[in-house]
Formats: sequence, C-alpha cells, structure tokens
Amino acid sequence: SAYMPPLFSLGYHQCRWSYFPEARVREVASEFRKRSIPANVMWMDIDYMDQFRVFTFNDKHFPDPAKFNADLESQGFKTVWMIDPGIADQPGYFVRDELLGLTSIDTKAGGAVRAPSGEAFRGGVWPGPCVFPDFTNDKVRQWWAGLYKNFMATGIDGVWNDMNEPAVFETESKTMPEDNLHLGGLYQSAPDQPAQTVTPGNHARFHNVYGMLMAQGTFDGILGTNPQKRPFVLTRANFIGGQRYAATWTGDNSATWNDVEQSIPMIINLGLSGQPFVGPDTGGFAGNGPKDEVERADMFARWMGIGTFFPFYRGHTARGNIDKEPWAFGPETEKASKIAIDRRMVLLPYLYTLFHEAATTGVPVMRPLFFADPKDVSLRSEDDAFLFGDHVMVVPQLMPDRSRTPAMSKGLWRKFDVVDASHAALPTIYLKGGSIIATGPLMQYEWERPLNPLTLHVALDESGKASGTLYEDAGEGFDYKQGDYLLTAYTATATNGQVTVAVGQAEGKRQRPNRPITVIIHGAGGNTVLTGTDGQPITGKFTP
Ligand code: NBV
Repeated sequence: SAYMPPLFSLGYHQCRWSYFPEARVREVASEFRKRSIPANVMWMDIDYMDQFRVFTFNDKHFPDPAKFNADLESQGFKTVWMIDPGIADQPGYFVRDELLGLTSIDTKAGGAVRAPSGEAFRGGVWPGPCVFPDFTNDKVRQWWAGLYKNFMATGIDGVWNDMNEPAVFETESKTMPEDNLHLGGLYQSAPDQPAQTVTPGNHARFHNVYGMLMAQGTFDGILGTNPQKRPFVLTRANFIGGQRYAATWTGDNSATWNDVEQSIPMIINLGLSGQPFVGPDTGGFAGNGPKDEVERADMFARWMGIGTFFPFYRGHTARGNIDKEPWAFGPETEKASKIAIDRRMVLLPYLYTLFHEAATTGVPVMRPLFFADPKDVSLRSEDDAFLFGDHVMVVPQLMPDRSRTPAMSKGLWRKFDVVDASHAALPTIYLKGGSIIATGPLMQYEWERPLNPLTLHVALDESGKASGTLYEDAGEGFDYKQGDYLLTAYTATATNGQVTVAVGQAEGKRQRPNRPITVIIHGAGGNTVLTGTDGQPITGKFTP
C-alpha cells in the first residue's frame, strides 16, 4: 500500500523553473512569511546544478547549499532538489565514471542502459550526451542510492525525480529506443517482501517501470542517509506499486481553463489507480494564462482554490513565464490564495488522517463524487465536484464565463468552512451529515506548533448522530509502526436539544495531548460552539 508521507509534504509547496540564484529563493521564502501566507517547502529546479550535472551544485548560484538549507530551515522551510536520470557523458565527472565503472555488473557498459551493440546507450538531455543508469538492476539501484549520502548531507529534505520516462531529446519517440537492453536483477518491492528475479529484457518491456524503479532507488538512498526520517520523493514517471516510494505529479500542463478543469479528473483517476499522493502544477506550467489580466488572475485564484483539496499542493511554472507566486497577480488574488492555503493548513489533521486511511486501506484521498452515493447515476460523470475523504464535498465553480453547475450528492450536507474568510473564486465546501472532522490551528508551516487546540467540526445526521476519526503520530519517522500513534474515533449524539461529543474508541500507544477542544456543530439554524478538554465528554445545548 501507499507509504505514509512526512507531514511537511502535505503543506503548500512553492516551485518554479527555476528559482536561482539562492538570493531569489530566500526572497520568495521571506515574502511568504512577510505576507503571512503559509508555505512549507521551497523547490530547486535544474538550474541549481553545475551544467545540469546531477549531484553537483553551481557554485556561483548556490555556493553553500548546507548554509542555504539551514537558513531556510530556520524560517520553517524544507527544501526539495531535482535529480534527473540523464548522466552527462563527460569523462572525469564522478557520477558518469562510477556508473560506467561498475564493470562487475557488465564489462562494457557498467551499470548503464545498453544499446543493442552492448555499449552504453547515449542520448541527449539537458547536459548534452548522457548515459542512463539501468534501474532494473538491484546493484545499480544500490549504487544510485549511495549517491544521496553527500547530497542529502547538505540538509536537503526531499528529491524531485524528473524526466524519468526516460525523456531523450533527439529520438522520434522522445524516449529510449525499444531495442535498448536492460540487465534485470533482483527485485524486492519492500524490505519485508521476498526477492524475485527479474530476467534481462529490452526497453519495450521495461519502459513503463523505469521511472518507478528510479524512484525506488531514490527512496532507498534518502532512507539510507537518515533511517529515522520518512523520505519525500516526487516523480514524473511512476507505475502501479510506485505509491510505496513517491508522490507523482501530472507533468507539464498549461495555464488554460481546460487544464484547470482537467486537473480534477486526472487526480481522481490516479487515486483510483492506486496513487493517492498526486497533484498538478498549480497555476499552470506552460504559458502565462489568458491575455486578459483580470481573467488570468481569476484563473490562478481558482486553481489555488481547488489545490487546497489535492493530495499534493504545489505551485509551479516554466522558464520564461511571469511570476506565479500567490501575490504575483495583485491583492485580490493574493487574498483568495491566502484563504486557499490557510484552509489547507487548518485541514492538515483531517488530510493526514486521510493519508493514513490510504496507507492502510488503499482508498484514495481525493475521491469521485459517486463514492458518496453509488446508486445515484447523475454523479457518475461529475468531474468538477469531488470528495475530499468521505466527509467533505468540494464544489468548485471553475468556469466563471460558462455557467456550469456541478452535480451534488443528495442527502444531508452542511455548507461550512474551516477558516473565517471567504472568496468567490474558491470552492464551496460541505460537511456530510453524520460526520466529524478534526482541524488544527492556522500555522505558517506544519511543524510550527503541535496540534493544539483541536477543533471538531460536526454535522449531525437525521437521527442526531455523527462520528469521525483523527490519526496522529510524530508526523515524521517510523515510530508509528511500533505503536507510537493515536487513532481516535470521536462520536456525537444528540437528544432533547443537548449534544454530547466524546471519544468513542482510541487505539495506539501515543499519549493523548492535554489540549482544549472547540466543537462546532453545523446546524441548519446556525452554528453552535462548545468547548472542553480532549478525552472528556463535552455536552451542551445546540441549534439543530
Ligand atoms: O526541469 C525543468 C522542467 C520542470 O520544471 C518540469 O516540471 C518538468 O516536467 N522539466 C520538466 C524539464 C523541461 C521540460 C520542457
């Protein structure tokens, strides 16, 4: 099943191709804090490298990566850096020499993917002619994993594997020729799984798994450098099974209404295909967006607004485009974007609980609307409105110029919000009757404060009952596998105008924090707010 991601990776990520030199990254990061717009992670695209050679740093633009990472960390930012599979074919470059020098694997090509001649295959990518690690071989993956030791030692928190289809510039297919040769070797999907032997074969056979195997090698490498931490990897190419190693994004979309709209079914379909940790380039990769500036800003705000509910939430855009940070489109769009990201941060405890559900049962984080009512055929083709877990229905208005009304699930749904502000560009959200979801304090980055105070949003069903769970652990590391977690089922029961909210069941060895709770009952006649202490029943009168 899917791996449990580190909590920091569920916040908002800011990327572009590329932020450099480092002063620019620092500037963008500081701007988030100055404007009180939450953000957890800053991303380094290919221009941080020395001549696009992976595992190197450009000393003019990033002269001291360790200091740079530490400074960002002190402002509450994690950093993710890109690593591509194309290795510059330049004698003297250590990664290339090591790869071709793995002659115990193959005397002619070392650990590289081979052309039919048996020589290492050469194909052009960013650095010019490149050789490519043969990730189908376990020893090559091990060597690859080892490269992360010095790299991660600079304080890097996560790795972005791009171009791993693998992309090759000058072939007609834009990838490797199908008759290239792969080594195969031993394959173990996880340390507790038996090793299988994978026979050698041509690229046609391995093409679809190349990216996933790269992500696996990367995951193992990061884990090897710090076994106490959960690796974060983002990959462009992935395969069924890859949810154990990496988040996947949907690649190079465009800043068009079509692609805003398409991002929803794409994420839903990836979720249904077993990949829960997925998201698009929010804001659009190719292009600046519509010519008209008002429409352009509106599109950006709407994209940020749905992004709140995507499992992976990252702003990104291509080289040469206008700035696309939340404040780049003027105060109105900045306001909408801030509310969108604020919502995300407040919803983190619920989102994290959904990831726990995905990791234990396989059910996706973002779900098609028909999951709410499989008998209602009108929901089958709905792909604007969607479910964020079982309890929340998200109804966006994506096309301001067209008046499409998304279908909605029937039954009891209470319109609600988790922050005190609203904006017309943002989706309307509904809490399902019978549900309780947990939310946290608004934080600028995820580890700023513990989950305290806790807020429970409650929508009672027709019989006056509601329930919902909260999963908590350290947000990092693997102690949860030894029982260091707390899974709480909260229940609400109403009789004679009184409601009682209590802990129904709890599981796990983690101690319940001594924390205040605010309960918000979302009734048809208005909201009722009750307060108390977690672990103790909270009772009071309420407005139905
Ligand atoms: O590394 C540059 C880009 C990256 O920003 C993008 O997200 C990837 O999908 N990368 C592709 C290579 C250039 C593509 C034109």
